[in-house]
Amino acid sequence: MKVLVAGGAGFIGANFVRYLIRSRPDIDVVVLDKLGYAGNPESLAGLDRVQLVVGRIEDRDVVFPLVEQCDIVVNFAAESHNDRSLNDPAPFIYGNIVGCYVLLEAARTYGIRFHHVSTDEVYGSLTIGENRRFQPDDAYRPSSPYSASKAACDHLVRAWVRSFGVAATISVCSNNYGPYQHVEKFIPRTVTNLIDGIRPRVYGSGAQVRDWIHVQDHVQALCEIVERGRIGQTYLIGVDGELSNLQVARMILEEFGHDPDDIDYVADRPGHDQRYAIDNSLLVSELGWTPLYTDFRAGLRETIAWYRDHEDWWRPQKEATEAAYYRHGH
Ligand code: NAD
Ligand code: TDX
Repeated sequence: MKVLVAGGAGFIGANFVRYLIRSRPDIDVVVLDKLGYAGNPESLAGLDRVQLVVGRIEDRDVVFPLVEQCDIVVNFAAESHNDRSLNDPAPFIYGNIVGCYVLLEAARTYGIRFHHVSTDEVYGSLTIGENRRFQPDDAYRPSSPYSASKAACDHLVRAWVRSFGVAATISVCSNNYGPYQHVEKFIPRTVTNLIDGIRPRVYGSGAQVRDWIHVQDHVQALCEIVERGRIGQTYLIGVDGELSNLQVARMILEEFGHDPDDIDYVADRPGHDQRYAIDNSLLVSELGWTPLYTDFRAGLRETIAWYRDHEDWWRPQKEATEAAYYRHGH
């Protein structure tokens, strides 16, 4: 069996490819990735049965022949950072949305199974302190150009299932952490800043809540959904990992043996979503999924150790990433 993994040189895509190669000797993987700033072939280093094709999902001439040769397409490819989408929305619109459309058209043409990796941000912001969590059929209320582009993709997938009978599923996951995440994202940024002797930067008050899941649990859930999920269904993936940004920054400081209040508060993100929270009951009841990383502090400790041990992987991105943050007041 051959799986086309779009965006497989990014954080979650590379962890998915690593998991597939480790656990499924019957599977060959083709990665299609534009190798933008977040795509790193080093994240796939040392893997057998993986072919990397450098190209864009919005390029029909690249996508159609690749999809024709594969049995399943899993789409991770997207510009993925909210802050970047606020500074320049264009690649989010032309890459994420048009690219998803081209992949769907290829899947429709060749009758290929399609899975689309989405985000809880499509549902917008919950209120801090309320009990409610996101449900699969909640209305879409995206806040940023990034989350609006992801919502648009989900609408396309649902329309292609209903109108054209494409065999597709969608997964909506909460904030991921773990190895191979780009140093622009909150946890790796904070960890690598501390390695460099820089205090954590927390946006606004730091009260915003994210529902953290280890990337390993995300990719295992994806395999279950791709293999056994119901066509047309949206599955929510999360592990009850709600924490405020301030709590996460303090835990990281503690792991480094620093004062947990050793934090710089910087300008808030415009339109900042206050809280995300996933109700995973459908995934658990229907597919029997169980997460491995239920202890966030243990997963965080392992992740910090990974960044300490893999400076050669993240160091080349660090200076330019921090320079961009400083230019935008973060
Ligand atoms: P990432 O930015 O680390 O990786 C994205 C990868 O896609 C990169 O390798 C990039 O080069 C590639 N890419 C981007 N646009 C492309 C295009 N037009 N054509 C070909 N390749 C392209 O992102 P990530 O954190 O690994 O996220 C992967 C997917 O999961 C995204 O769709 C994101 O929306 C979704 N997601 C992420 C999280 C999270 O916490 N990181 C949570 C839920 C969902
Ligand atoms: O230095 C920082 N300080 C800070 O307080 C950074 C980089 C972020 N933050 C805050 C903003 C968010 O509330 O931390 C939280 C997490 O920020 P990000 O890592 O940028 O993630 P977020 O915006 O929540 O989106 C992430 O999860 C959902 C991924 O980037 C998306 O791709 C995914 O869809």
